[in-house]
Amino acid sequence: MNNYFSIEDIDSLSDWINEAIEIKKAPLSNKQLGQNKTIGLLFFNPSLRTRLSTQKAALNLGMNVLVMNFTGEGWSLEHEDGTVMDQGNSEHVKEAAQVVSQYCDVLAIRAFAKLENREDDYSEKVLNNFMKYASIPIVNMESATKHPLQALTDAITITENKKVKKPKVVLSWAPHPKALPQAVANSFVEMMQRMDAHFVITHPVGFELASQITKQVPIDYNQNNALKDADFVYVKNWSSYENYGQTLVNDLSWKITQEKMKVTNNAKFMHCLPVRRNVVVDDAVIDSDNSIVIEQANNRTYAAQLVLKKILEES
Ligand code: AN0
Ligand code: CP
Repeated sequence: MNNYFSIEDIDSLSDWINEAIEIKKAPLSNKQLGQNKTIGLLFFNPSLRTRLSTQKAALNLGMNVLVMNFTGEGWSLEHEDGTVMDQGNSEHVKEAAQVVSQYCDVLAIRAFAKLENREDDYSEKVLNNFMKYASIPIVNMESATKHPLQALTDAITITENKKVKKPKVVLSWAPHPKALPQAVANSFVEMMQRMDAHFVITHPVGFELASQITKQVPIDYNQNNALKDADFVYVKNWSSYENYGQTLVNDLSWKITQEKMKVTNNAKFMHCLPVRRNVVVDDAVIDSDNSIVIEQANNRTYAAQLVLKKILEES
């Protein structure tokens, strides 16, 4: 594997999940693999989990890690070809990607959706430009429309926690004070279509995700109905795809409460974090024994370590 851009880069999902679970049992067993190799982590947006778990994964493999925040520190990058660069951007991605390729052996990038122009975001310009101009493997740490490290983590976490072969998994939209990208939801939806699960999406009318991603997945506009007999409740806010980047409504009645969890099959509660308590989910649910959000965040390290291991083995 050269790049880990989307979950389509996973050849055999069950093999990957099993290998990640093995890595979790002995995280230091490949400490030689990354010796004298350097990973660069570029952040165009904030992060807690992605930054620290990817760094931890690299250290577990014996790699050196360089981290750079572009929020306030890096030169603002130009992504259009042929521009007269007399405006705000100081450096073209063409030079930046080639220069960084000389310092690093692997490059991981976080660049969120701007939520201004749907075509721009869905063209994945930032990640595609880095893949085009860099000469080293690229890892997606959440791009405009995808969060494949999170989705791999979620697949590992569901596999570890499921009690039946084919669990019922519900992705529920939740309210949020800010408009958020569709990336986490998109990659989770793609991942659930590859897993053995009864998968249902529930959200208010107007929050349909891109149909080229949801395909045949059933959508139930009645949250209570969707939650019935669920084994896993995965909660996330996203802004509208149709009225791109808009919040339209912020219906607080979509918050996950203990009352709502009662109709599930004693479901596990999942969220990628960071989460707004008592807006997205009540304290009583996220603090309950059924909440696996902390364990889920722990698995970020093993998902990242598996991806880096595969890249190192093939380079
Ligand atoms: C981001 C998002 O929704 O894409 C990152 C989630 C991992 N969340 C926020 O900005 C709160
Ligand atoms: N889940 C996730 O990607 O968290 P961070 O934004 O803190 O990295």
